[in-house]
Amino acid sequence: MRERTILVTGFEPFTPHKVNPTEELARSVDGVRVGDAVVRGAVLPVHHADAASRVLALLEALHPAVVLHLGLAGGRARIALERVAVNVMDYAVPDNAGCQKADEPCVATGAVAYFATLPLRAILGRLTDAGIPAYLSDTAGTYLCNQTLYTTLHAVAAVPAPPRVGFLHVPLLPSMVAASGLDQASMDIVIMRRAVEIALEVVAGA
Ligand code: PCA
Repeated sequence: MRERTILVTGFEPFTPHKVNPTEELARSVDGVRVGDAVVRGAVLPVHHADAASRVLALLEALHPAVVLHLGLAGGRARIALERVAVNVMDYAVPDNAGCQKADEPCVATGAVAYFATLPLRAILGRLTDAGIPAYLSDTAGTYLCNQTLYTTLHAVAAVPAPPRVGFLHVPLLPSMVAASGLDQASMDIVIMRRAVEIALEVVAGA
């Protein structure tokens, strides 16, 4: 039997950030074994078209049993387990190609929204039991993170045995807040990494 694959994606930095902790997180789990599955990590471009084409190529190449997307959400204080992806692109800042979408669907003929299919409640319980601040979030925004979750859920909506798909948003790193001089929440990369491991343990066992 073919080994199960878990796809974990992060993103490259985007305006106004110089780093994106999810880039390092995705790279750091590449090749890791969780239960009977092996993790493949990939970093996505913050690009209105290339993020989706890269995700679709990864789905095609890897046939993952689970897809866990990761993204940075400055201003949030806890790990956010995204419950839903909505069919809209409305960027507050341009993407890394300088493109700023407004009021456009992610997929022209797509459903209004899709729910994430990871066992979010179970992951939330394990995270908070481990002392990691986390919550169920009802919006992944309307930028590349929402668009990527939407793209994946739409792509697998009609396949016979779809992967379980979800998205975690992480807060800023302490170093990012220090550099910004702003009064904002942050989380150390070690805690973020533990959160990703816990999420993977839950989904691998599910
Ligand atoms: N966060 C952005 C896009 C890339 C990322 O890491 C978002 O929340 O949409």
